[in-house]
Amino acid sequence: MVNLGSYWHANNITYRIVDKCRSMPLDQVKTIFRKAFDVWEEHTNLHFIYKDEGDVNMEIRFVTGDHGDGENFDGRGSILAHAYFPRYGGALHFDDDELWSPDKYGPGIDLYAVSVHEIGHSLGLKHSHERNAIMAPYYHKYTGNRLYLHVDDIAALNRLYGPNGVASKHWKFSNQNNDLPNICKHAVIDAIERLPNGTIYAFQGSYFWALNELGPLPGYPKRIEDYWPMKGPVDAIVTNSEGYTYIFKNDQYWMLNRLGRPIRGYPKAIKKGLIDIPTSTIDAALTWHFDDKPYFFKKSMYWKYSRFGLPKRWPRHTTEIFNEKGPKRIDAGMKFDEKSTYLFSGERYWKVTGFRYMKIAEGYPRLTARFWFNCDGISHPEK
Ligand SMILES: [Ca+2]
Ligand SMILES: [Ca+2]
Ligand SMILES: [Zn+2]
Ligand SMILES: [Zn+2]
Repeated sequence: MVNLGSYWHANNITYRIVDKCRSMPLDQVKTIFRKAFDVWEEHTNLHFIYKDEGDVNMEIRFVTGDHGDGENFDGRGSILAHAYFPRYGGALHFDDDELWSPDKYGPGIDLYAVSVHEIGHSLGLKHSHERNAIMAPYYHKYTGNRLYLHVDDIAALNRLYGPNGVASKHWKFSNQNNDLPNICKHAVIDAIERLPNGTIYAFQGSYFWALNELGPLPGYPKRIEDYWPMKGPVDAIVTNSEGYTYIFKNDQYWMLNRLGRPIRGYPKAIKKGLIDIPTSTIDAALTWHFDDKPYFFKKSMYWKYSRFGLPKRWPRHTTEIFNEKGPKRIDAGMKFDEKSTYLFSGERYWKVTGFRYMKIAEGYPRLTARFWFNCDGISHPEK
């Protein structure tokens, strides 16, 4: 079965071939990619549109060696290409040290066949265990002059995009990249969470960043509304112990499944769907690693959520966590791993310890910009 990644929330997906390929002229490369995109287009209502200028969804690059994304190519042979899932920008990179041929009859590597596979990754598909699937991890021979999707590829596509494509929202482009927020100048976040795929998402205003232990991933920030089911800003995000994610904005919330895909029927009103939250809006939410239970924060209060009703002795005062010198309110919170949970307020964050009730670990607060966004130029795996 093909594994699923993230997906494009749009029907019209634009692409551009950014670099010259040393093996053949641009027009020929364009023709090959058109043919490769058609293999996918015939099974979805996605449309792939070549765009000569402006922003595009998928950038196709021919590059060599170290080309700036930390995934170096290796000269002729071995690694031929790689592609990013939609969540990481959807770019396709081809090793320009290869001798590329337009089809399987040339002396070089079949650019058409490699492109069809890499486009699958850019659409959000991971590798398949089906030997004959396009998304099988190894290149395979094909009969005739063109490739066809395997039933396993089609099943994965349908799960991501629906048989007729579930995406209806079209991409909006802003050409003013200058108005991207500078997180290092103002590292106050609205919400943060680590999703079941292990990636951390931090939200600020209309934008979000993807991070791992070592810092922000390339290609961010991105606009929230292009990847998530709502517009920014959001108030809070939390993944529960079952892997379901809740995103809160004003008096509503959305739910995502374990793959990070929006569940139908949302948003719902907090008051209707989560009746035991004693407020209509919240500041922050997290799952505490200590008991794997959800906690919510609002102004100077916090409480443990139970679907059976607010447990005794809750809500409680955040001064119990921090003492009187702590922050007046919490902006965001996140379970980081099985041993650590963090609270964020203003430009700073705290590590939570404690037994039964949260307490702050020694040595905190620390600066969010420095430890999570590497604004001092180095990464800090120890948070
Ligand atoms: Ca290579
Ligand atoms: Ca918040
Ligand atoms: Zn690359
Ligand atoms: Zn692959």
